[in-house]
Amino acid sequence: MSLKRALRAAAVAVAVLLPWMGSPSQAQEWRGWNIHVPDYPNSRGMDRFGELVMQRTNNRIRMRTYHNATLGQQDEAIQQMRLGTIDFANYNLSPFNNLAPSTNVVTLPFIFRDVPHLHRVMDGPVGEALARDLEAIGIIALAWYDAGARSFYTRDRQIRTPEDMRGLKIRVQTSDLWIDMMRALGANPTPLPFGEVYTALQSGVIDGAENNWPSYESQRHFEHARIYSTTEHSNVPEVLAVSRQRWQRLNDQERNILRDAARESAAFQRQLWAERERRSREIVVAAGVTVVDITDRRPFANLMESVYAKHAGTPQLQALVRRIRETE
Ligand code: GTR
Repeated sequence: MSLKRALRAAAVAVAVLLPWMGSPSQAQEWRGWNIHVPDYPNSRGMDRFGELVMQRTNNRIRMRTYHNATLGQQDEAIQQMRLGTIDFANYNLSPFNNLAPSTNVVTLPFIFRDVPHLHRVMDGPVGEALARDLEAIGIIALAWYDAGARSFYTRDRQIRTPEDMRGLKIRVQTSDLWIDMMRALGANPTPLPFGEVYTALQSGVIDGAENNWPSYESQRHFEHARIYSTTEHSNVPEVLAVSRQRWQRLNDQERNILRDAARESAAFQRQLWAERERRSREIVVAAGVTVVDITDRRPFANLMESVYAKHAGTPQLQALVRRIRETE
């Protein structure tokens, strides 16, 4: 090969490889996926994360969050992060149930006693086990966000006992655990992406769905599902994550910056969350929603044994369930 040709080949190789090598001093643009409206606590948490990272890396890592699921629905966005086309995101843990076994444990119905209990669990060894499972599928968990308690909301029927759920078509996230949970309650589970729930409620394709107060309010589901029954059956938390592909190309200093920024953004999100839960409830009540307050949740919880056995039945998952129960 002539010297000229060899030099040209080397130049092409460098041009092709450079973006992949991503030397730390090189400016990078990161795309962040988010499902929620811009003023949602999680959205503001992600914006804060991005600002802190940009400041502390002197704009070497520039982060932009795309709100309102403009980069796709949640299941697609998880795949995109695994492929490296989405760089950071806030995901609920339920869509990981079929991919990362330990996420089933924190999705289980009635597993957390209250919010302080959930925080202690997520910030301890159970959170670390979850992070290891997520890393194995290409997702680096940096911090845990709150998502409150999920309850049922329906077009026509008030839910006070499991008998009231019989035959109801209820939208769930894509997760076998959720499907079995609905069946155990006598309902008819219908998996649908979040972005399709509003129209499905409006047209009557489904009789109801389940979510926390802020999602019920901010997605305007309350306009067509006018009854909210406080079953509080799951407290599945959320993760602030970055793609393993990006993470592997960062140096230690950059990783520390990201970890600290994520922790600070989670503290901020948790604080906003508590306020937003109260405000969302007030908004929907003022809009005429009927709230059915359930005080005795035992009849619902008593039907969940088969769900625990099937989705947290391995020795590893049983050990995590025990750990959660033993956490003060
Ligand atoms: C919300 C959660 C979203 C999404 C949604 C859903 O509470 O924040 O990430 O999981 O529920 O039900 O699809």
